[in-house]
Amino acid sequence: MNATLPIETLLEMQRRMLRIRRFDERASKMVKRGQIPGTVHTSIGQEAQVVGSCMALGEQDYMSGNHRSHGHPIGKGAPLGPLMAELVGKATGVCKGKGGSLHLADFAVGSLGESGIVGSSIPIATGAALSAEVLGNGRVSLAFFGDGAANQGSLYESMNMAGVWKLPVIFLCENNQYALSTPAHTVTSGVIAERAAGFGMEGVRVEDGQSVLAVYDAVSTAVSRAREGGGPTLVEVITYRYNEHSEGLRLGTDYRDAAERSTWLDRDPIVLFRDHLVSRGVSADTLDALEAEVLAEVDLAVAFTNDSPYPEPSAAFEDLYTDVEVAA
Ligand SMILES: Cc1ncc(C[n+]2csc(CCOP(=O)(O)OP(=O)(O)O)c2C)c(N)n1
Ligand SMILES: [Mg+2]
Repeated sequence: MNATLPIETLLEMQRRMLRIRRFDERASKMVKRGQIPGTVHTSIGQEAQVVGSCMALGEQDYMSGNHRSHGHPIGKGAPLGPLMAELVGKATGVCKGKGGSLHLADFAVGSLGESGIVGSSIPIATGAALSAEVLGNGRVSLAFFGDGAANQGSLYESMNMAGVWKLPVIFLCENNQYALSTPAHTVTSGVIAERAAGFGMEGVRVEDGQSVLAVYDAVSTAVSRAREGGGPTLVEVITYRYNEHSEGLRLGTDYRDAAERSTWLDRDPIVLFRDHLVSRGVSADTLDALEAEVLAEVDLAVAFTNDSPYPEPSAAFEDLYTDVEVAA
């Protein structure tokens, strides 16, 4: 399927992967300098899985995230400034500075929200799929969650309901092989993707989650199925996070073997896709220019953040409930 993608789309994939990498690298530095309160969880190393999934969705489609979710709106095409401003708590942030890193929502790109409660946003994406079904608007919904969340009951309640009602939802497990310091194989029985069979739905495991095209293909198939009334799909993508669980957290190095980490560093999704683009005839100059462009975008996002005010205390109780009414 991907052989037919125009080169502009492939370059957009690389641009969005680079945006996630550079945005999260900058956010990591800002946390350590005390410029972002709390901590952040980066998607560094997982960019192919994020962008391959997001770009398989249409602009109108929904998604929900978890604690590691800066990359999801970026993967869907959101501009960086309001996301960075949100991390710092500025009034120009996507949630007017009230959400921060762990509660980003960016409705402009279909991002319904993320949550630090592991497994909690899976039912939200399922509910969005139910609304799409009831309203008949043709939208698809995708829930991002980790291998740790794959053992939460909320996934199975959601999969059961989605299976019964054939909802247009994709359950996207970002299997980076660890939940904090717990290796997935020590707490997960069997293969996550194979659990789909128990709910009468398709399950697929993308072994090469460092390939943006492999992920894009698998999720595109699931999106087509959902859009055509074929119901939900469970997609498990095998990937790896390069940084610590969260920035500044010191879990030690014992839980992840250095050799294992180095094998995955050799499969850096951005380097792999750069090589692929070169093999498709894209010049090194074009790719270097793209990298410089993205760095400049991140600088601009930080400048936008620094120039933005903090919200007024009086705004604390605004926007607690939506004003949007859905026609009956
Ligand atoms: C319900 C719940 N239990 C435990 C935690 C603490 N916690 C935060 S992140 C995390 C690990 C999640 O691992 P995974 O789902 O694999 O996502 P990853 O961090 O690897 O992307 C845990 C246990 C939590 N936030 N919520
Ligand atoms: Mg994990």
